[in-house]
Parts: sequence; structure tokens; C-alpha cells
Amino acid sequence: MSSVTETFAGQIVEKNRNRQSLRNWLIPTITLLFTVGCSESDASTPDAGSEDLSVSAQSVVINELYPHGTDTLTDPDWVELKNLGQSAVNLSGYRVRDDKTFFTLPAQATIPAGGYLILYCDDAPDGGASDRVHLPFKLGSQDEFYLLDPSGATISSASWNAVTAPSEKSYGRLPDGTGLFIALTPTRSARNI
Ligand SMILES: [Ca+2]
Repeated sequence: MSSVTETFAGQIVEKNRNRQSLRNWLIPTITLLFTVGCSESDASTPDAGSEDLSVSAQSVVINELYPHGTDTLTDPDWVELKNLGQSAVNLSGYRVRDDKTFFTLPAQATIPAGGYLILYCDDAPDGGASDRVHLPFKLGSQDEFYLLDPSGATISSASWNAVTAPSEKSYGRLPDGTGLFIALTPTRSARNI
């Protein structure tokens, strides 16, 4: 009877040893896995980069537009975008639209930090100047314009008519970049005044 007890006790001890052994193996292993997991998380700069890009793109606004162009080449309609952020933004893949036509912005649609990008609304894709960004539509005297991110969400928009944007006037934000839209003297690629 006592030998059975001893044997039983011996098994208990052995089990405890196994548990201790398992614990000795598990703790450093779990610690290692946790450390690796944290390292992978710390190394996930692509996510952080995407987040930064998103934040930067949200800092782009429609700053001014001119819907009274008289000539596709010498006096076209245009939209001025402004980057309010601290780093350059590439809007490739972003979209714009008026009241009916969508257009995906090309690779050269970049805006330096604090800078401007002019979208020429001339309905002339080559336009005689390939360094310009051309849109396949013109602006109407009563119209609307939207800047959309690649998911289709609106980043910035403006709508106007002959009263709010009268002849020879542009329609832009004052103060530059942040204010409400009012009729202005056109300042293409320059600060609204
Ligand atoms: Ca301007």
C-alpha cells in the first residue's frame, strides 16, 4: 500500500517536474514570440507610410477656380489645388469631377508642400503642353467641382453660379487655403488675395 502511495507520489512529483519543465520552456518561448511580434509591429512602416500619405492628401484643398476661359490654349478654365501640408503629395489615382464627368488624375499630379497645382479644364488631353494636367471637360458659369480620394470619398468641393463667380472673376478661398469661397481677382498658381 505504501509502495503504491510512493509510486503515486512519485508520479505527482514527476508530473510537477514536467510542468516545471514545460513552464521553463514556455515562458522564454512566449517572451520570444511576443518580442518578435512587437518587432514586426515596429517594422510595419508601410502602414505608417500609408497613414501619413492619407493625412497629407486630406490637406489638399480646392483653393481657387476660374470658369470664364475664352480660349483653350491662351485663356483656359482652370482649378487651383493647394497643399496645406508639410510634405509633397502625389494625387495619382485621385479623381476629380464636375457635375457629370469623372477623371482620374495622372502620375504628374504632384503638389509640393505649401504649393499649388493647376488643373487645366480645357477638354484637350494633350493641350499642346504635356507638362500640364489637363481635364477632359470645361467649367460652366454655373457648375460644381469635386476632388475625390481613390476610394471615392470627397476631399474638397466647390459649387458656384453667375452670381457668386461673376464674369472675369475667379472663385476662391480667402484667406488663401482656409477661407470660404468668394469672388476674387484671379491668381493662378499664386496666393489668393
Ligand atoms: Ca490662387
